[in-house]
Amino acid sequence: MDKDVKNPNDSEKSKQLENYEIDYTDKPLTTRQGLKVNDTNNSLKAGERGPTLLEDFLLREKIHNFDHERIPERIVHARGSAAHGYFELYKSIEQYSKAGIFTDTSRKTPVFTRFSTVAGSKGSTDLARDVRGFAVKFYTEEGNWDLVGNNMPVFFIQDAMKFPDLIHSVKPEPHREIPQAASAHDTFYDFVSLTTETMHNHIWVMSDRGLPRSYRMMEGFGIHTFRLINKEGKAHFVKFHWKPKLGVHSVTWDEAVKISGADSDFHRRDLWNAIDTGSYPEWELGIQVVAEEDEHKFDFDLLDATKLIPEEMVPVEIIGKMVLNRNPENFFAETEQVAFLPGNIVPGIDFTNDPLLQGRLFSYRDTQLSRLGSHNFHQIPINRPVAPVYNNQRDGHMQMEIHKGRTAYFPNTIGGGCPYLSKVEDGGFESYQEKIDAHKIRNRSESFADHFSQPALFYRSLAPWEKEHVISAYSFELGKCEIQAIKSRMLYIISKIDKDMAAKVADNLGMDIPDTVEKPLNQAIGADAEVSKHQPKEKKVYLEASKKLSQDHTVFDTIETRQVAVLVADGFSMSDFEKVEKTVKDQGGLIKIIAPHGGTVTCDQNMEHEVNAAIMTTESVLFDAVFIPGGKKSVETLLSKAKFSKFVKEAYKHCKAIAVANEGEQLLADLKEQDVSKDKAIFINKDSEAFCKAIAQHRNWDRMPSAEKIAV
Ligand code: HDE
Repeated sequence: MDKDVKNPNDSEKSKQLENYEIDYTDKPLTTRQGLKVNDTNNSLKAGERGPTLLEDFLLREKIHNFDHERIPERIVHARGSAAHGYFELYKSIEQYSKAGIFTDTSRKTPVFTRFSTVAGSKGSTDLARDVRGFAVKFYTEEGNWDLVGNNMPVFFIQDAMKFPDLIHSVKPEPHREIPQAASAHDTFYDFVSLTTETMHNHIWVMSDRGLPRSYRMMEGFGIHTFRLINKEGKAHFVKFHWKPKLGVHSVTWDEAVKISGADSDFHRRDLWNAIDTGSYPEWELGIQVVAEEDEHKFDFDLLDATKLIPEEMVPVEIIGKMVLNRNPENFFAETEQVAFLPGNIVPGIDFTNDPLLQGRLFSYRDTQLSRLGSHNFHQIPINRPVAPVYNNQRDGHMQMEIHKGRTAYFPNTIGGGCPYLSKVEDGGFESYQEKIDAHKIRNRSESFADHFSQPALFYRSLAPWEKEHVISAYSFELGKCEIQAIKSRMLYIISKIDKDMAAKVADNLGMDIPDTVEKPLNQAIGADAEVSKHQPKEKKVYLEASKKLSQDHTVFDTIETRQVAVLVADGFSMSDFEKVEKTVKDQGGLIKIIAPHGGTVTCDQNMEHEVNAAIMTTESVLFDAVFIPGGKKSVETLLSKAKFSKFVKEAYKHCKAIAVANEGEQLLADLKEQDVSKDKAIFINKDSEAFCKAIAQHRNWDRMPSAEKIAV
């Protein structure tokens, strides 16, 4: 049971789930009917070598269950991982919202949070270049509230009508089901190059945000503008932000490719291990609030999900925190069966007319029917609210409740008028009474037509190293496309974001940026008004740069849970090791001993140390930093095995902190052409504090030009 739980509210969901948990300790194996079984290895046969009998109800039951174990994976976000935790409010925001979760600071609201990639199937790599899902189910006292967001603040499209097209284009191409969990192919770029509203989310995916170091090191965003409603019925617009305590950090593309081979469960394992060892991931919840009367004061439309509100224009107010402190008991029962619905809201929170959000309100409930097989999916333990449920909805597949009484209708007298309706002041939900006076039309607002100002703002806000990564990502993705015309169209479009960037990508592709585009693009981007009424506008500069968009301004003061690989063999120097071990552990980092073999390794003081990984089972890309203690015999052994040198070279290539002591320096021999003495993240016989500071910096990007020359 959760050791952190002090407030009974927090354990409400745990208690509810416990009622459904089955403990197998000291229990006999039975059939589904409770019959004790004495043989589950042999089917019932006519003679030892004879045919199996139809009568064998044990065989039929076992195989029947097996045949139906799988359910359809999520159409998008199939690959994911989740954890339990709680949300705590720092201060009431009753001036904006009447929701209990936003006004009662004594509550610990239970949550279940699922992170995911979008495009890949259930078994695909965690390290795909992709958007990450960030979905939180709050089990509030007034009912479930689901904030189903992403790790990027904007979305690809503006209207739900285009979602199937977007997803069909990014998924494996239908004729040969290739590529898996990758956007780098023709159909995706065919679509996005004809749909320029995608460019903002797309450039975020091309940036380091598309390759998180950990789920615990990403931001989360509700994306859409929602409404908060206070007790007086007054509404404010709001955007939700999750800010990770560990900051926003990423891996490089080269690492992502290698991690996909070395440990394709890297993010799933990372989340599980952090929680398992008590390093509970935390995010603060922030809100950007806009008064209703200010709705039209921006250069963009608040209802357009391809736009963010720069924090310089509306600051993010931190109001609470989420802590994830308990791993699921069973992946299928919880992580797979959890059903998030953007339509799950509580009094004090409401929707806006964002056309993407409006479409989602239909889609998520609808998709659960295919996925979970019954409209009673809300009764699955992980989906049950902690708020009691009473209504006249009845029956259907997999009904778990036994509803008592004669009435299942409203109004009634036979049932005493129950379940009764609640007045608004007693917590009854009332939709915000937005005034609407409009024509029924199929069109897009002119205010949605700026497709380039914000991708350009994003690019301008990046640090030079981040820009380099974006250029490499565009070059890789377009380089993988086979159809020249599509690449050419993309070059034209990204030149509308930034000419310099497009020129560098064009150079890498060995192509020129076209001066104009062929007919289909002209039509799609609206140059031909008869085909599309939706005309992209010229980009504007309403803000030179927005600091918070760059990962260069994130958290760099902690090494909590950072993995330090210590490369040793028998005879390593205990005194070198001890100093670093202590400092790293004191600051919350993790020491992992990597040796030529598994089992134990003996230091120069004749003590045995447990090996965390034998060199042949692990890779440099799985660690955040490397330390090599001295010890003549140890270093000789390390030098005799080429993989140790490769390990160090790779850490160098990925701009990680490296510390060596005494003979350990010999492992830097391959780097002698680089000026390691001037490198601010390489430490030769230096104190371990400085090493830890460099680990907290995540990477030494200044090393990039020389790191690129390293071949591994
Ligand atoms: Fe989703 N999305 N989506 N999406 N989405 C699903 O629901 C959909 C969108 C997001 O961990 C599906 O249960 C439409 C935006 C997350 O279980 C499906 C549109 C955002 C998850 C669906 C969008 C998201 C989903 C697939 C355009 C960020 C995973 C399975 C109107 C704000 C939740 C399921 C989890 C999952 C539809 C756009 C985030 C098919 C139609 C924008 C994090 O219903």
